[in-house]
This record gives sequence, C-alpha cells and structure tokens, in this order.
Amino acid sequence: MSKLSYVLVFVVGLVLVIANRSSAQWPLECTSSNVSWIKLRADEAYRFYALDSLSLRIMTPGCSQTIQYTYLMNAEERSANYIQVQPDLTGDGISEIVLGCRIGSGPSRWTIKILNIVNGAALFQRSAPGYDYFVWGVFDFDGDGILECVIAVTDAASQTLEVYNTGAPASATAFPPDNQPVAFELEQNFPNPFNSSTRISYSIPVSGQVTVDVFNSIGQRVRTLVNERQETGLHFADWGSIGSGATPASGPYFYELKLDGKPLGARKMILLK
Ligand SMILES: [Ca+2]
Ligand SMILES: [Ca+2]
Repeated sequence: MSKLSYVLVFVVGLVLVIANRSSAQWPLECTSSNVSWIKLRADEAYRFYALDSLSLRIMTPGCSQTIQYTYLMNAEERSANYIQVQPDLTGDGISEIVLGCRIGSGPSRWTIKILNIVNGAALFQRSAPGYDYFVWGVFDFDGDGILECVIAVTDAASQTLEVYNTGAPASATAFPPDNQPVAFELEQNFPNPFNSSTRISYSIPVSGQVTVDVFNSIGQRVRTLVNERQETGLHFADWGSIGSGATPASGPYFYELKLDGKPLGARKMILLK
C-alpha cells in the first residue's frame, strides 16, 4: 500500500470514529430519586411513587413529580415496605393498592391492607400476631364473572388460602395484568438493599424438603433460613435482625432455593448497614 493509501485509510478511520462519537446518546427523559413506578389505569402512562415510613405518595402519570394521591401511614404501618397493584374494585377506574407491613419484631407478622388510594379507605385488611398475610391475586377464581381476592395466610406450621368475593366484575383490569401464581417462583428479596431485615418470597410446584441458604460473595454458607418439608404454594423466608447468629457484614450475598436437594434458583441481595 502506498503512503497516500495509508493516509487515506487513516483519515477515513478518523472520520468514522468522530462520526460514531457524535452519534446521539439517548436523550434523558426524566429522573426522580427514591421512587419506583406503577400503572394505575389501562389507558394511562406509568407513574412514579414513593414509599417511606410516613406515607405512600403517587405522582400524576408520566415523568411528573406532582403528587396526586397520598396515604399517611398509621403508627403500625410505618414499617410498610411493599405495595402491589390490583384491579379496580370500586368502579372508579383507578386500581386498588395493597400495602404490606411487617409489624414489630420477633415472631413473624406481616399484615396487608387493600386501599382505595383515591380516598385512603381500606377495602380489606388482615392482621394478627403470629400470622403472615399476602394478597396472592385478584382474579375470577371460580369463573362466575365476579373477581375473588385470594389471600395466603401462613404461620410457622401451615399455609391457608382464603378466597374472598370482592363483588367487582371480572372485566376490571390490573397492572401488571397477571397476578396468578406460577408453578415455581423465586422472587427478588424485598427490600433490597436492606439494612435490618429482608424477605424472600417463593412458590414451589410440589411439596418436598425445602432449603433456602444464604452465601457470602466467596461462596461460604452464612445462614440457612429454611430447612424443612413444605407444601405446594407460596412461602416466605426472612433474614436479618430476626435471625439467630452473629450479625453479618455489609456486602453482597446470594440466596439459593433447593427442593429435595435440587437447586431451583438463586438470586443476589445486598446488605447495607
Ligand atoms: Ca378503584
Ligand atoms: Ca368469581
């Protein structure tokens, strides 16, 4: 190749590099701190929401940071740390919100409240010492055109499903639309990162010997959260301040679910103190 050819190749290459560098970065649409997002109606955009120890605040749709709905926690609910969106059960087109709270420490106790977020009224709530309540889904369980609400109730020894008739038509829509349980699911722990305690939800397709182990970043097992025979369905494993043993250090951890010795899945979580 002649000297001129080398120069030409260099110049063409330089032009290509510059063109590539100047090609558009995606434009930033919006930012919002300490929030997550949900959808409350079929025909609207997603919205930001913020959940802290005092309130749940839901913004108007899109990138807006204008608060449209606010729910103020009562004293017990100040530990609320998850929400779920369920179908519109009141006929106003706005999906109902499930607020989940861990109450106190010691024996497990998770409560739920299904809220009409428009006026803060509770449509349904369940809470009792020693029991965990979880809204598994709102769907037409028995095929009669009316939505049922399926609640899982667990204590140290058992799980019961309670099916309530909401009276709302099955045409109501939820976001995400599919709240029905699947055969096997290992959820991301919540909250994550966490600093005191966190919860891992999982469903198993058949009953069997279940273990949920926690490993540190170099693969050493640091805690066994579950090691028992469990029935088909939804279960929870909690880790943190309520566990026994020395408090673990901040950092990444992995949890692994096994059924009858067979690994079903693993996920990563972050402990931040
Ligand atoms: Ca509603
Ligand atoms: Ca029904």
